[in-house]
Amino acid sequence: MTNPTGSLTNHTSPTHRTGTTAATVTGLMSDIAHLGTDPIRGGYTRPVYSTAELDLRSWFIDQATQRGLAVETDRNGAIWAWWDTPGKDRANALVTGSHLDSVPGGGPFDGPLGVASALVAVDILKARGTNPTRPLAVVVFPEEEGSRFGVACLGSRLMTGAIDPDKARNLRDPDGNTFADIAKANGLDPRYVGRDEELLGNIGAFVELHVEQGRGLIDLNQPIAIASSILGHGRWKLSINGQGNHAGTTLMADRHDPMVAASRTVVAIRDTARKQPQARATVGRLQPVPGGTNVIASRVDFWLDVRHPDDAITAAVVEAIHAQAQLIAAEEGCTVTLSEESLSPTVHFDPGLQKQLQLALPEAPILDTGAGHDAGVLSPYVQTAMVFVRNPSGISHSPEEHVVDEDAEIGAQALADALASLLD
Ligand code: HGY
Ligand code: MN
Ligand code: MN
Repeated sequence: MTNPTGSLTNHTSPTHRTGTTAATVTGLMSDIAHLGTDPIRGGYTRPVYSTAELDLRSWFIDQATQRGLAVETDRNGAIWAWWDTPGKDRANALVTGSHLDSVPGGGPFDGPLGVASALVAVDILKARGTNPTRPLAVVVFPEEEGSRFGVACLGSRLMTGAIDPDKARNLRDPDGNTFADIAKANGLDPRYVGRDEELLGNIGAFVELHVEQGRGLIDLNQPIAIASSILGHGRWKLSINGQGNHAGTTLMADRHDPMVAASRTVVAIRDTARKQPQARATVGRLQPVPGGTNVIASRVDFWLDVRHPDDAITAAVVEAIHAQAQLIAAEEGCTVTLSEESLSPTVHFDPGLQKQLQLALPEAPILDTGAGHDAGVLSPYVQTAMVFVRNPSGISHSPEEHVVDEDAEIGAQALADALASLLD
C-alpha cells in the first residue's frame, strides 16, 4: 500500500547476518548468477519488473535487511537501504548503489556489480567498526537501461524530475503495457511518480561503482579508475512508412519498400558517424511491421542511439541523419518521421568529489566513459562520482562482459575506502 506521499512501506527480513566477516562480491554475484539467464540470446535479460528483476529486488532487500539496513521502496520504484545514524536524520546522506535491470542478452556485471560491491563495502565498513557520522544508503534504481519502456535511467529521471511524470506514465513496453499499469501492478501508485524533493534533498553525495564498459583499464593495466565524464547521448525513433504488399505478386519496380529505405538509412547513419571523430551512432533495434517472411513491410520502426562529447555535434549528427533519411525515403517512395525519446548532455562529475576520491584511491587513474549511468542523471542535482572496475573483455551489453574475481574484490575495497573518506 502507498502512504500519502507515495512512498511505500519498508521491508523487513527474518534473518540477520552474524559475525563481522565481509561477504565477497564474487559470492554475492554467484548468488544471483541463475536469475534472468537468456537461453536464446545468451547472457542475461532482466527487464524492469520482469520475474528476474523482481527476484533480484528480493535478493537485494534480503541482503540489505540481513545487514540491519532499513529498506524502503520509494514512489518511483527505487529501493533504498539505509544505514541510519542514531537520530535517523537522513540529511546529507552518502549514497552508493546502481541498478539490477539489464539490456537484452546483457552481461552479469552491468548494474549488479555496483549493487553487490555496495553491500560488501557496508560489510567492510562495519567490520572496521565504522560509526557513520552521516547516513549511508545503498540504492537500486529501476529501468536504468530503458530496455522495457525505452527511456534510459527512468527511475533516476523520475526522482530528479528530469522526465515529465505524465510522459513516464504513458511510456509503453513492447507488449503495449504502460509504465503506469506495470508500476501499479508492482505496488507503486502511478499518481505519485515524479520528482521527490525530500529524497533528492537528502542526498549529499552519490558514488556509483560500475563495471567499465570499454578497454580503458585494460590499456592502463589498472584494476579500478575514477570517472571524469560521461559522453552526451540520446535516443531517437525513426519510422519509415511504405506500401505493404505481397512478396510474390509485387514486381520490384512497383514497390515502396520501407525495409529497403531503412536498410539504406542504417548504412548512411554509419557513414555519417564515421565522418565525426568521437561520434558514435548505433541502430540496435529494428522492427518491420507486420514482419512476415512473404510480406513487404508497410512500416519499419528503428531506434537510433547517438553519442558525442560535444552536445552540439550530437545534434548536428542527428540532423544530418534525418536529412539523409528523408532523401532515401523519398527515393524509395516512402516517408520518414524521427522523434527524440531521450537526451542526456555530456556530464562532468563533481571536481571536488573526484578530488576526494583521488585522495582515497591515489593509484586509480581518471577515465571518461561512453556509457550512461544514473550517476550522470543525478549529477546536475547532487555531487556525484563513479568508480570503474576493469573488464578484461572490454566488451559490455553482451554476454562477453567480464570482471575477474580479484578485481571485483579490489573494487569493493576501493568503494569502502572511498565511502570511508566521505564518512569522516
Ligand atoms: O546505454 C548506456 O550507456 C547505459 O549502459 N545504460
Ligand atoms: Mn549500467
Ligand atoms: Mn548498461
